[in-house]
Amino acid sequence: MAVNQNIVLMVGGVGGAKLAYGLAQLVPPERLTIIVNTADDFWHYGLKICPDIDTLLYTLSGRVDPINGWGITGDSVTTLETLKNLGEDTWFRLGDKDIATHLLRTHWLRHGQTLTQVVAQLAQRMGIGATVLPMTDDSVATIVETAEHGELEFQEYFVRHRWQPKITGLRYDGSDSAQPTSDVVQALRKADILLLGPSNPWLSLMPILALAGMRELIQSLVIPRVALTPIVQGQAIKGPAAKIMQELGYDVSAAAVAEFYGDLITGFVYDTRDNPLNLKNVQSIGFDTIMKANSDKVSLAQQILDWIAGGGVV
Ligand code: FO1
Repeated sequence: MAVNQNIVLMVGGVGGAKLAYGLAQLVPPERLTIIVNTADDFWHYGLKICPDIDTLLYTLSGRVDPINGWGITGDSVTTLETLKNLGEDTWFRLGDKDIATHLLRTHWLRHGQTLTQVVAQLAQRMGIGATVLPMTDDSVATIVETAEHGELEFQEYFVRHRWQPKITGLRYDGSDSAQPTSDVVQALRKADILLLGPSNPWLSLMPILALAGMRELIQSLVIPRVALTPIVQGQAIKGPAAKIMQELGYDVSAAAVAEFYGDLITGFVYDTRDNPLNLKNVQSIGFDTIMKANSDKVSLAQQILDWIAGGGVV
């Protein structure tokens, strides 16, 4: 059945990008918009790095490294090795082909383009039809408060320290005043379905939800608003979601994720490996949410769309 509804998906990194890939195989490009977290972005050697945006662009365009889930498949690291030989601590792995993306993005930003314009051009040049929108053109930065090292910038926490420090708190610097872009607001107002990807709720989706006016805007949308669990059988599908939940005092479960989203959502997808959920005011359903092969991504996207089309969630 042809999808003739406007679908908006909010994502962070690898898991969200996989669902976006599945949706992009089913939904006409003009009907699919993906809003991406930018609070992981940082400057490194004078280059603007946008990890979640690039993970999405590389995934949608078939370039992504399937083992890491980020970076470009088969990329070399000559530049990084040369930096290392020059005495640099090369804790953040930049592939040679990936650097071309950062060079182009930085070049365009320096010439006055907004991040939204830059991402649109990169997506177009990579042959991506769906609309990819950074959540904001303003600056927002996730700051991780840790027991061992005090405050850490996000990539320091995530990559340099391999998300091992114990989290005592999280902040999204700039989010009070940062505005969602007009493209983001317009896409949400025109949406028939809103999906929150199986991304880390605290690291990937909260920075989007914390933007000025975002919660109110989502709550005003009378459409199915469906989140997917990043937690299966008490463990994160990838990354530190389970560890963070535990450190922040939550139960490590799909139910706790659904509760965390609260009245932002009307539907929730848990994994079939877990027991069925009985949530107040939120319809829920179990699907196989672990996406390994491309066919898994398409199948999960299809099941979600069928569930919504069948009236399972309103
Ligand atoms: N993740 C790592 O664990 N180690 C890396 O060295 C690393 C480099 C990297 C370079 C470009 C890029 O777009 C992403 C990269 N990532 C790396 C992934 C990324 O930092 C995180 O997965 C996200 O920020 C969390 O969503």
